[in-house]
Amino acid sequence: MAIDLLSQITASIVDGDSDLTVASAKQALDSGIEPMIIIENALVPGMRVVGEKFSCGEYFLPNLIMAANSMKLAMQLLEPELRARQQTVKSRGTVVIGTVHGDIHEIGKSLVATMLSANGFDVHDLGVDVPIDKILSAVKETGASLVGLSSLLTTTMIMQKKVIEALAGAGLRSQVKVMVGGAPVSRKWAAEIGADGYAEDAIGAVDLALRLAAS
Ligand code: HCB
Repeated sequence: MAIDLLSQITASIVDGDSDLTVASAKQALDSGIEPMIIIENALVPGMRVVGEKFSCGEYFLPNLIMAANSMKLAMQLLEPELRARQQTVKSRGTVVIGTVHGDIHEIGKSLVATMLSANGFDVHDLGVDVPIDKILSAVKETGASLVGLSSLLTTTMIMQKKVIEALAGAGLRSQVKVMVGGAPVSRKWAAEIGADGYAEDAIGAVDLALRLAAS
């Protein structure tokens, strides 16, 4: 039953049927499935399939947009549930997070921001297509100890390196740990650009942030 429901959510994402995505996500929640299971085991796999279909020319931009819209609407339902399940009292630190300049992919970055916030971090989400200067200003203004950089395009990954260089140039690098993520990003890339860590998904990002905050 749970597996059928999760498969139905995945299929609805692939079809870009937002009404069915939201209705099935609600049904899954009501039947006791944890929100993070719905996200990681149904919504994210659906987005992966959509990406593959786009890569091989079976899907086009409107398909990506419809799938993204379905996922966003489902996230509006699931985010409050995620927060409600992980209430922490003491702040674990301040995080500035954003999708790098030139890149408008939002969903993964927002999911990481939600999970960090649900796990006690004070999160300043700068949004998407964020210029380097805006990240530097936010780090100065908030006194953040952690910066999260998302990049979904091979062409914008280089901006993660540029942000790290700019933090160093502004004398802020020793104040902050930098974690990077996004579909084309890897542990190897993180090491190459001098980031402090790489996370594959939102749960990994929380683990990494907790480790970096403690180090
Ligand atoms: Co977009 N797009 N897209 N897209 N898109 C990708 C990313 C491709 C891989 C699809 C493909 O070709 N297979 C591809 C990139 C190829 C490449 O460079 N390697 C691509 C392309 C080419 C493009 C355009 C250039 C298409 C065009 O215009 N011709 C264009 C780029 C515009 C721009 O940014 N300048 C474009 C546009 C779009 C939208 C707008 C239609 C839409 C985004 C809508 C939105 O976000 N509001 C979109 C979407 C939805 C995708 C796919 C299908 C899904 C992305 C997604 O939301 N995944 C994606 C295919 C794919 O990624 N496989 C495709 C789900 C989330 C939950 O996963 O990986 O984003 P995530 O985040 C994870 C993880 O990476 C990690 O945790 C997150 C949560 O688990 N993480 C972090 C992420 N950031 C982190 C930061 C940290 O510090 C730590 C961990």
